[in-house]
Amino acid sequence: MKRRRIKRVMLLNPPNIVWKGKDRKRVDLPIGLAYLSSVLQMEKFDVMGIDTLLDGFDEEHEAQDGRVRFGLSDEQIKQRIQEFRPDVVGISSMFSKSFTLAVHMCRLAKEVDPDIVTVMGGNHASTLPEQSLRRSEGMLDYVVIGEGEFTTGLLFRAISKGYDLNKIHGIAFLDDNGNAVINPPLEPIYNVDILPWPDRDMFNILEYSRIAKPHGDDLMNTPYTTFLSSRGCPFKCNFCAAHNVHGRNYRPRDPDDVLDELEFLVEQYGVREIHWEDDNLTYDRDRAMAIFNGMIERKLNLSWCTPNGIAFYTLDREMIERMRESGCYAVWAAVETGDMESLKRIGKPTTMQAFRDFIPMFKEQGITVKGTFLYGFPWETRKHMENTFRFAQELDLDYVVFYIATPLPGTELWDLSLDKYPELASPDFDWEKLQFGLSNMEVNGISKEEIQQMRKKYWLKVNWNLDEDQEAPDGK
Ligand code: B12
Ligand code: SF4
Repeated sequence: MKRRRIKRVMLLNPPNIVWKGKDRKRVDLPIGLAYLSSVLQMEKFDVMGIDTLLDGFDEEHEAQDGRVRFGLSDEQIKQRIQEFRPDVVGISSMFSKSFTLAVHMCRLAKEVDPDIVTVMGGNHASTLPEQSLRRSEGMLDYVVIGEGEFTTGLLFRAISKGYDLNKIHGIAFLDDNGNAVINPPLEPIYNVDILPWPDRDMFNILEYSRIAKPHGDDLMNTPYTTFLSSRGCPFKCNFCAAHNVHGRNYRPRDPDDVLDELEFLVEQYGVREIHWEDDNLTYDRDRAMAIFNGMIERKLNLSWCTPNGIAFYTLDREMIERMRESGCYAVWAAVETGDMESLKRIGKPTTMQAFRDFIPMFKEQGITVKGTFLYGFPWETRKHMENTFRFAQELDLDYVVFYIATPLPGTELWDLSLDKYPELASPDFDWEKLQFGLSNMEVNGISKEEIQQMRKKYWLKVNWNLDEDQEAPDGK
């Protein structure tokens, strides 16, 4: 591998492709890149962060099949690269569906200057490092596997000094003979309190509130920002890919550090609302209560919601009351399924009763409760799916979203889906298909088209009691 001095690092959140008129465009601060930015700056790299989605939110460029790409254009991205003249461009490849665009970002960097080193991290690249390298056809130089905070600076110093890259844990690359080198991963960051707070300045924190298109669609007060009080989730739901980066250890932050960061956000930026993106905010009851109590005691006066869902099986009345008192106004319930067999098979440690019990308690407190459901698992028959739609109807949710079970790489669902969806294993599989709104496989005699159609049918029916040929209310 060529030695190259690395000083200037550009971190880039790639654009996105959506179906015009069907998909919602969203943008939130890329908190993983913001953490990287903090650490790399502490390590004395010159860092520039670009969220192409934020900076080009209103720009739409035609993509194929009625889809549009939004975010900065190729020319604008190249211009930003030219202006900053980075030694490295680091790209987030968080979602499988955006992998192709992430590779395209590497290509743009190499077009500006073939000597720019390209690095990718994030859930998709971490899960499939070799395939990511090979499919980039020389555009991607390195993959950082797992959490990037400690590996990335090590990699950059090793490239600068010509050290043996085989010794750097948590990276992957193709050697001079084209062989894949996948080094063992670095241990997860067990003590997440040693991390600096994410660099929200780098990603222009206040701009996200101006655009106001957050994950989960709830927004009561601005400025708002996304927040992580923990990493990892100990459970093994068979459709979930979070562990590919964050492992299965629950790694909570100290409540005092969480509260200090919240206070800083209030004082520094006038933040008035928090969107928790934790995988399991309330897993440790005492810790969660300490955070909620602290928010009250410190009079932070924040409103908050949980776009990434909340684990209902961890709740109780006292906690829900404390949530409200500390500013909670909306939660998403990850109900997943209304079928007992499916619940068992997905491995989520919840009960259907927990939703029956706690949804009314949230509503008593004036908290909005929305629910997400998954159907179309490879073992499911019409009966399983109907149970799910019925359960969605039974629960008194304020809004319901149905997702189609999607085999993400590195999940058990992926393995279970291979015989129904062999295309998944193809080396040139179109990753863009892996999104929760798209039906990809026929399941036990139910065609892809019908599975797709059910989504619209029950979305209209459960939310507004409308028929399939009717239109959802404006803006939905
Ligand atoms: C927030 C979030 C979103 C937000 C993202 C907005 C934002 N800017 O934050 C939104 C709402 C847009 C979103 C949407 C979707 N999401 Co989402 N999302 C998440 C969630 C809950 C948190 C991400 C996060 O902030 N993690 C915390 C940070 C610290 O970790 P991180 O991002 O992984 O970053 C670290 C490393 O990956 C690495 N790293 C990351 N980038 C880079 C870049 C470089 C250069 C380097 C060196 C390292 C590096 O270092 C970082 C620090 O340690 C994750 C679950 C999870 N636990 O990660 C799912 C997750 C990423 N989402 C997922 C999916 C599937 C989706 C959707 C495709 C679902 C759908 N509706 O179809 C959509 C697609 C969006 C789209 N582009 O169209 C999957 C991805 C799996 C996959 N292979 O695709 C996840 C893992 C959920 C899951 N439980 O399975 N999501
Ligand atoms: S509880 Fe949530 S984050 Fe944890 S494994 Fe299940 S789906 Fe993933």
